[in-house]
Order: sequence, then C-alpha cells, then structure tokens
Amino acid sequence: MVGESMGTRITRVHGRMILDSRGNPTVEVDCQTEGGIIGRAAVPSGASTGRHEAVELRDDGLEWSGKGVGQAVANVNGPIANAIIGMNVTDQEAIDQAMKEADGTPNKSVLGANAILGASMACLRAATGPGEIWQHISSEKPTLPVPLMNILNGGAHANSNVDVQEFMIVPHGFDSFPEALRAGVEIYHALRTVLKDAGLLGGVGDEGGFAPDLPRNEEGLRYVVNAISAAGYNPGEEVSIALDVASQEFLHDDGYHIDGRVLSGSELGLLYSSWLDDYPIVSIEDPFGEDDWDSWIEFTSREGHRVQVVGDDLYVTNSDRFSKGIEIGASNAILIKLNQIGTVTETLQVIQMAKEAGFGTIISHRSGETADSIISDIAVGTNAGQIKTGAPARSDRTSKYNQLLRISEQCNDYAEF
Ligand code: 2PG
Ligand code: MG
Repeated sequence: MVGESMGTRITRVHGRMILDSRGNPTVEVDCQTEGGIIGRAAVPSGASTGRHEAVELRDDGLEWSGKGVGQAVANVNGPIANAIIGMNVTDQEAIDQAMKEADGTPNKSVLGANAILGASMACLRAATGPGEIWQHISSEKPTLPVPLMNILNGGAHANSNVDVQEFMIVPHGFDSFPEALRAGVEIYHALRTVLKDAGLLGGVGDEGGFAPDLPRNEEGLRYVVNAISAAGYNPGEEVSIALDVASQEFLHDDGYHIDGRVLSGSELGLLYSSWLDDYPIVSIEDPFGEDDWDSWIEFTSREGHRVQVVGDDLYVTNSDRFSKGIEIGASNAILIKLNQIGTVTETLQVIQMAKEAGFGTIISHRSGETADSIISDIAVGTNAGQIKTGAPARSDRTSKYNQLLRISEQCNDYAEF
C-alpha cells in the first residue's frame, strides 16, 4: 500500500482540552503517522455564532461554566480515532468523509464539529509533514491576503454600547503584505492616541481592538478615519474600512435595534448607504440577519457595485446555504470559518464554489482563538485574497499575522483588493 510504504498511515489520534483566548476550554488534537510525524491543531470558538452553524459540543454541567469539552475530547479519542486510524493521512477527503459518516448527522451534532474539525486539521498538518500547509494545499499561484484588521470592537465582543461588532481597517494600497501590516499596526496605535485624546480609552475587546462607549455607531467610523490620517495614511487610497455589523445580534421581533432606534431591513440598508456616501467603506459583513434574505437581496442589488457585501452568519460556510445565496444574489462575498462547517474538505469546497461564482472570499478567525495559525496558511494556499484575524495585538491574533510574515519570506505576491 502506498500509504504504508510512505509511512503516512495514521497510527494515533489523541484529543485533549486546552484553553482558548477567552479562558474557555477548547479541543486540541494530535494526529500521528507511522512515519512518526505528529500534526497538531486547535479549534477556535465564536461568540456571535450563527444559528445554522455545525454544532460545537459543550458539556453543559456546572464545571467550566457549562463550557467543558470533555465529551468532545472523548469523541476524538473514541469514535473518531476508531474511524480514521489506519487511513492514509494524505487522503483528506476520505478522512473527512469517514468522520462525517461516523457522526451521521447533517450538522455534526453527535460527535461535535469541534471534535471533528480538530482531527481534520491535525490530519492536514500531519499530511504536510515538515513542509508548509500553504504549499501543500496550493493549486494556483498563491498570494498573501489583504488583512481586515479589527481595531475597534463592539457588539458581542465588547462591554460597550456600540452595536456594530467590528470596525476594521483594510490596508490595500501597498505592494507587499509586510508594508500593509506595518500601516495597520501604526493605525492601531494611532487610534489609541485618538481615543485617549477624546477621553474614550478603556480596555480592549475579545479581538484586541479598543472598545470605547460611543454616542452613535457612526462615531466609530469617524475615529477610525481620524486614526488612518493621524498615522500618515490616505483614507480610501491606501487604507479603507470594513465593517462586521453582526446584525443578527440586535435583530428582535420588531426590527433592528441600532443607535437607540428600531429600523426595518430597508431602513437599515439606507443607513448603510449614507455611511457609504460619507466614509471609505469597502466591505460590510452581516448587514442583515441570518434569515432576512430579502433585505440582503435589496441591499446587494443597490450597493453591490460599490461595496463588498459579506455573508457570515448568513452562509455559515455551508454549501447549501451558500448555493441559495449565489442563486438569488444575496451578497457578493463570503466569510469562511472552518469550525462553522467542521471539516477541511468542506471548507475548501466552499472556497472553490465562491471562486467559481466570482464571489470574494475572506478566511476568518473566531473571537475565541488559540495560537494555531492554520487560517494564515489556508488564506495563502487557496489564494483567498483576504483574511480577517483581529487587531494586531494579543498573541492569539498576532500568531496569524506573524505566520503571514514568515510565509512572505518565500512568497511575496500581495493580493489585489
Ligand atoms: C465574526 C466572528 C469573528 P465570532 O462574527 O465574524 O470576528 O465573531 O467568532 O464571535 O462569531
Ligand atoms: Mg461576522
């Protein structure tokens, strides 16, 4: 057998609990091959999760505030190990299929998407061996992604009164990733000064961005533009703004609760249009709720020519929901999160679908992260063009930027935005 002769047969799969960046348990998996290679991967966790995401298995007891992963770890060490030990680690599709069959549900609710994804990513690392994941998965000319850097946190990621979850800067007007990153870092530090001068500097949110209270959401846009200028960059020319509104979090039965008002989907879309007129915004994620398809269609058909409209909670990296969105024109871009769907194979398939449909693709972290930087490799290897991985601060976020800096030593083509 090829697998055995190359020493790539899986001989051991071991799961354990580790802590994520918010101090909650998460799953880490080691996958060992006959040749002695060990691939290790850790699973992230969201706070503003979409209702249609694959199931993250939590123990629910009193321990760990109901967030234990004992059952998920047991599933890695029991049924998942049983299903994949002996397989060739380079056969990612077959491994992922075997785990899906062992689970037997469409949303991975029996074994848990956190358990399955940990094993799936650990196998990818083991298959890569001493090489680089971005090279291992790359089928076309790889490029370094444009980073969407979340420097002002609100919504479910902060204790502030700001409804919009993420105000991100997009350093697109540069020749290389390292130059773009430097601009982003300088703007992050400039924002600290701008907020301090306004008496608004408090702590940071879950993704390392500043988390001030603001009288209106639009003020966040104003402070970010000021920070771009204060750092010596040209807003709109070199550095633009991306938002993740995560609007599902403030959608109630009577409408969208924002800035102390209650708006319909159409009215909210008009508010975004006024922001597009006044600020250099190039991307808006989850402008509407996860099942409010009509508002998505209305907004994308009106504004899609001048802004990237990104589905996150809307699509949850799920090919069925994404096919519908492509067909009805709900957006023109998709956010990609491995743990929303639960295997490497399905994630790569959705990225491929997006490319074929001419949609933008952003590879994304979760608000609860670890030091694992696999998303950096996936962003480069799939030539996704964009990555979203928080502020350039805190090790859980900088591990991704630092991996991109390492990759840029070997491959320095910077994606066009
Ligand atoms: C998002 C993510 C990541 P969470 O909404 O895009 O920024 O947040 O992981 O909490 O879902
Ligand atoms: Mg989002």
